[in-house]
Amino acid sequence: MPTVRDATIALMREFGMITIFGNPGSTELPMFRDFPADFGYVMGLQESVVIGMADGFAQATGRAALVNLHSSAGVGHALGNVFTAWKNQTPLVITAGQQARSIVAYEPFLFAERASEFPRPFVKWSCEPARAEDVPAAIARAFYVAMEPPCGPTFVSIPVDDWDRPCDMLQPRTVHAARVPERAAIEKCAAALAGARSPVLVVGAGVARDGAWDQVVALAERHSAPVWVTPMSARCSFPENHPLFAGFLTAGREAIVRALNGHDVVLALGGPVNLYHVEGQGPHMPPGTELWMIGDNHVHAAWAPEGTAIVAQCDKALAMLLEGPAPVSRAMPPVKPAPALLDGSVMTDSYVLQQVSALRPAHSIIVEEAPSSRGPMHDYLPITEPDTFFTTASGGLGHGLPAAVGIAMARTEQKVIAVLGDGSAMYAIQGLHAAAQAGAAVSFVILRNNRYEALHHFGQHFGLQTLHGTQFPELDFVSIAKGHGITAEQAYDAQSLNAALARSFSANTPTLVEALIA
Ligand SMILES: Cc1ncc(C[n+]2csc(CCOP(=O)(O)OP(=O)(O)O)c2C)c(N)n1
Ligand SMILES: [Mg+2]
Repeated sequence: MPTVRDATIALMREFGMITIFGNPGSTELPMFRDFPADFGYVMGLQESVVIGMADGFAQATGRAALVNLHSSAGVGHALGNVFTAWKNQTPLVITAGQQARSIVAYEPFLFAERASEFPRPFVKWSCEPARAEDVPAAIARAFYVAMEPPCGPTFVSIPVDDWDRPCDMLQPRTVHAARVPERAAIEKCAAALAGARSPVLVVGAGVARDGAWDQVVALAERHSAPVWVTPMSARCSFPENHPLFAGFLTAGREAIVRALNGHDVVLALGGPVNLYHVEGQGPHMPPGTELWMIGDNHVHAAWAPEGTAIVAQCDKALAMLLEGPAPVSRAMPPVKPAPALLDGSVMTDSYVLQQVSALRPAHSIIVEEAPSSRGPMHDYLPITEPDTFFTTASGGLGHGLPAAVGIAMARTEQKVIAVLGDGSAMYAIQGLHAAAQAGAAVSFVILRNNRYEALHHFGQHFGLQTLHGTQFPELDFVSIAKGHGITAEQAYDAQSLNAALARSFSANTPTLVEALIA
């Protein structure tokens, strides 16, 4: 008779989840008895690294990734990046070990109390099966739920003695879960767009997730509509060198109203347009402006302060919108001037980013987690190709470094460049070891300014004069990288930077460049 392990492994194979991201402990080990030859195991030396890598891998493959964590403590370490995966809408099936059913009454060592509640509310579904033989069905449900738009992580807690119990095999099912828009609603939206005097598009990560880059370009061109990016978008959904590209909305109420002022129709696709980081006053949209929102996330549709929402995947909605009535003829909006070229006489973050842009290989992928350099990045490192930009949607740091490793594992034909703040890099620095072990040829570019610069900026917003304990000049990333098995060099001026970037970008092993920022 097959065991729970036989049935579960067979299902995972059917679902294409044959790479397991994990950090093991005693409560998980029986899962790995007779580890199947066609599966891979990627270890992270800390659980936030495990989730970050799985998140990057799942986003890059478009399929749920399987994670295995140690009971309570491992899940606890993982939670920060589970929160980010939730906001990224990344499908993950997260499993965690639990103590044996026969001893849970005695609150044993490593017992996970209320295991299925612990990762909530950052998982879409969570359970500890009532019986051992229910484990495969729980894994199947976790997969279907994770993959159903809006995608996201799910969680299954598995007692250690379940794996060897007898169990019937479970056949995978087909679940069609597409979010298709209601045609009548799209027709109204299309009519509003066609009749607008001055329409504007706002694109969020959902456009990239749904693979709708070409469609949104076509819609913008059809309507001569400028295109903004939703606040804090975690993906790039429109070419940032396109003449219709208008810029990045700030996560503040007044700033959003100012940017969209003068447009009579706003169409937001694939992400919340009214996402705030600070308090604000006044209206959420310019007075008299008609707002339409399309995206797969029904929760965004529900909390939006204004506008008409259509819950649907962007590619499906855009296909219908592109069949809509022809627009009135409109003048093209003015083109944004390009930023001045920097000569590198001062090593600013802008200069480093400009050189990353100049030297990066064709079709390379940028993973960003460098908070105070996000603005300079928008100016000096424009993203111009689909599916080549990733960052955290949650604002939680510690995602970028391991996510870059996971993306590189999935996209072996493309160079992955992780642009990281020195503070950000330290949240999940053990990801360097996973890159070395997997031979993932990521270029880690560390912007070393020896501090949490973004918090100094932000402190001013709250009227702080000084910010204690937020400097770390001791951190030496060349040594840290070498200690994790990665080749590294320091760049301290224009010449050393260009040489280091060129070496890093052409390497077929992981490398790190520590750029000293003035
Ligand atoms: C998990 C987590 N902890 C703390 C913060 C708050 N935070 C926002 S920006 C920032 C500073 C990041 O420093 P660094 O990566 O060096 O970038 P810099 O600000 O210097 O550009 C911090 C700590 C956060 N966003 N996420
Ligand atoms: Mg810093």
